[in-house]
Amino acid sequence: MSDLVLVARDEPIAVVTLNRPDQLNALSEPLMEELVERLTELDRDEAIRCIVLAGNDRAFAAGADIGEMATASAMDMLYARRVERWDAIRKLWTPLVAAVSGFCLGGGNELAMSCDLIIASETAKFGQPETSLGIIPGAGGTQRLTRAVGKAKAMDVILSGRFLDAAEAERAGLVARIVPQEAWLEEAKRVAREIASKGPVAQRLAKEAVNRAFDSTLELGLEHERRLLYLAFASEDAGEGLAAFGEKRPPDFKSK
Ligand code: CO8
Repeated sequence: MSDLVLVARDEPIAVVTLNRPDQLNALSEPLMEELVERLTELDRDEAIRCIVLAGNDRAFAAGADIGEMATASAMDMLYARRVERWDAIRKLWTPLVAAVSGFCLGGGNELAMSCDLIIASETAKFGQPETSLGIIPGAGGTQRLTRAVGKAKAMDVILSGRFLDAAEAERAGLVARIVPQEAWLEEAKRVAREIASKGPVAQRLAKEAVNRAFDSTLELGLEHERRLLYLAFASEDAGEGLAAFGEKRPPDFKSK
């Protein structure tokens, strides 16, 4: 195992840190391979109920590794299935919080948007500057950014290459919460613990239901939500959560 991705368990949460600080956490192939492996392991671990994905003060990630891309042919990209690897992140069950400080650009922003929510330091800067390099966003940027902030802002960011600061990103709907610069990681962990304290089965189903809103009609989305609610009722966690409220005690969820 390399040290491109660090994992710190603090059950019921885990913090996964991108660790190429000298390259502003540029998302090289080895880093992405390792990231997907670590996240998949944590996703299968019942003791972990929320994952924080973080960079460092200066950068969450400044994009895909430009050096790697400069020497890759289209066929290299196709056969290495580079972008397909990212799909595994979207399929994780465990809630995933992106903790963003500093640069969050290109593939870095696409990675943050693949998480369930983004907690941003006041210093965060978001952008999709790919067209400055003669390419376009390729790991979901044109689709997820547009869904998050609407066509006007997405076109502005992608075509002009300008960066959004944390306040503008929050106003636009890209960021869930802005937190003080000195406490961005601690605040993200606090939010993760809050998420981890809720019913784990319900959290998975709720995540699935919200994501469904982006790829179905309202009618189908509502139908799906209703079925997931009935499924939630079938869980032991629901019995425990509803009983605990009546008994005025904290619930003891078992992920069952
Ligand atoms: N890739 C590789 N190295 C990088 C990257 C990157 N994306 N970003 C920064 N670095 C390196 C720099 O080369 C530099 O290394 P060195 O010290 O060896 O010269 C080091 O990180 C520090 O960077 P700077 O000296 O440039 O720091 P500054 O504070 O002056 O500038 C910036 C910071 C503005 C963030 C600047 O580094 C920059 O513009 N970086 C590139 C941002 C960018 O264009 N990102 C988009 C990349 S393309 C992409 O993400 C496409 C995704 C497609 C998905 C599919 C993938 C398989």
